[in-house]
Amino acid sequence: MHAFINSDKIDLKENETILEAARRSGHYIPTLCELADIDHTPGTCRVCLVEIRCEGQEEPRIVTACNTPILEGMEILTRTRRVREMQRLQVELLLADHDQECATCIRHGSCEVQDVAQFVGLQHSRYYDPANAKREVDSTAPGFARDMGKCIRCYRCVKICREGQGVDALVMAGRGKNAGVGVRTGLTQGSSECVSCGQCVLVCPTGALGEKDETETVVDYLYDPDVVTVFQFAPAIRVGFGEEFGLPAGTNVEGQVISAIRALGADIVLDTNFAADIVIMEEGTELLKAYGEGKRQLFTSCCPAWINFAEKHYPEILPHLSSTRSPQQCFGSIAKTYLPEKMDIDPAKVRVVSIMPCIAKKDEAGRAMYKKDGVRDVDVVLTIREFARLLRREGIDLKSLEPSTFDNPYMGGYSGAGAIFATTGGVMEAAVRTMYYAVNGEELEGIEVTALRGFEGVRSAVVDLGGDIGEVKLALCHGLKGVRAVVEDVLAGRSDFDFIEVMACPGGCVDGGGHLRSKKAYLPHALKRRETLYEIDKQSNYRQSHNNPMVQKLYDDYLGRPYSEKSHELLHTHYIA
Ligand code: HC0
Ligand code: SF4
Repeated sequence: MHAFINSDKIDLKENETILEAARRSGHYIPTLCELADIDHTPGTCRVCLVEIRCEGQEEPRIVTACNTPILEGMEILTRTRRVREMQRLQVELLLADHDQECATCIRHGSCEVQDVAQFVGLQHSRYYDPANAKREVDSTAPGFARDMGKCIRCYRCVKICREGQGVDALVMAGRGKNAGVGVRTGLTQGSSECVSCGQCVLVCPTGALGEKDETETVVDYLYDPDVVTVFQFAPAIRVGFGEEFGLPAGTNVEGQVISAIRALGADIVLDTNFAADIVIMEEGTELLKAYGEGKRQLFTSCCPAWINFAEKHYPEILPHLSSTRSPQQCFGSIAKTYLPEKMDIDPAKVRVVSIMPCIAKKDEAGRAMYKKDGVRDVDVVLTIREFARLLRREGIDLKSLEPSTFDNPYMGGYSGAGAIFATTGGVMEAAVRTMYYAVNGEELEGIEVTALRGFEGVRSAVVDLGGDIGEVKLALCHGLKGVRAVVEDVLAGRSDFDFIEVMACPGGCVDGGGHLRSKKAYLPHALKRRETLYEIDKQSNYRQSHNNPMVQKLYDDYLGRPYSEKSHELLHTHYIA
């Protein structure tokens, strides 16, 4: 069984389309809507045109390769003049109502439409009418923006939100030239079911979906002599930013990120990993206390898209959420109290800037409970994409920078436990290491709790914490789809889990919705990034949060002990249904 693509003989596989066979055999056919990683072939862009001739057929026919099966004896031509002209016309029509302010687009230089326009040789867009390209821009969500003038109606976002995340906020909306993506009638993006997880952004081929750009605020801070800028970057940044340098996925670029932030002119460069260690001290204590009081089924609360999901979809579950703030927010409050005291800085001058692989962290930082006298603990959050943009704005070439290290004696050090927060199961593993010590006064043997590692959307494990606590049943959820059943079981009294970790993005923060985008692929780097996190843990001088000397100093000098009154004021919160 075989067919021919551009005269190459191809052995056929069952139920393959022309596009799949062409890819398998190295023949490029442009597409804009199809995305194999999420099993999405809507056939809406009409760009994957090819000529085919079947046995017994005189004239070749033009078909779309993505949804035409490849058949025995079929001859397929992908680069005839007719094909090239028709593909070019198709892209030209697609651009007729596509906002063409490419120079100012967040996707400039990494846009799939630009790539395909180049491939088909389009040099001028005859039918472009700016009036038609003026479609809805919805910026009602705190950190997320949807610009329909740039939508090409591929509907990848609808698919990932509905079937990947199980949130179902986005719908196919409008008719005729107003057809595109929207939210349900009467809602805005902000009031819709959307939880700002950003997974739709990772599959969008254009600049239609993204974060609200806040690089301008950061530039203001950097050039204001009265401001002391304190930067933090999340555990996942160091394993997800190497691609910006052209390095292999998963390369640890912590040192280059520190140098780049310093090159921007930051006053103090610190690490969210340090705050992850504080979270473990607080959350571990909170959990053990809860168990002691016979309370079970606590959920982690450090993922802000999960908090959004709980508030919007299951407000009754909020009393089950840990009161410990996320590392980002613990960092913010410590950086505006303890750090200025130690360094003799006026706290009113401090501006905290976070670099996160996440859009929902913008929502989190803006919450009323994380403000004191109207001043935010974390002043601005940049996604890793904005960080890349900021470096370009400031003319900083990452490749030319030598790596450097943290040099702050108060908040720059972290344990291996803090480092693994960014992968699914990491928060739980870090918590288990410290809770075991708190219960038994000795370290857990077999520190890598492999039972908690894995990739299934919902996993469970039983861990013996020893002492009065004994065995606890833990659940690890990543990606929101599987979370619904876990939450519903808890609410219905059917669950026997003691502690449940939820990360809204599949894989955890290593594949957060604020990461660099990969063209024509969904989450291609998860495993590599995760392996590097585990390697960082292995190489760490100390691997438990309670052994981090800077955390010990913070408690000795300032907080007293975990779960103290001061800790409550600075490191805990509560969610209101
Ligand atoms: Fe995460 Fe976090 S691990 S949410 O995924 O807990 O964004 O990387 O910064 O805050 O530490 C994101 C990543 C963080 C926080 C940490 C947690
Ligand atoms: Fe859906 Fe997440 Fe995109 Fe919101 S950000 S529309 S929840 S995929």
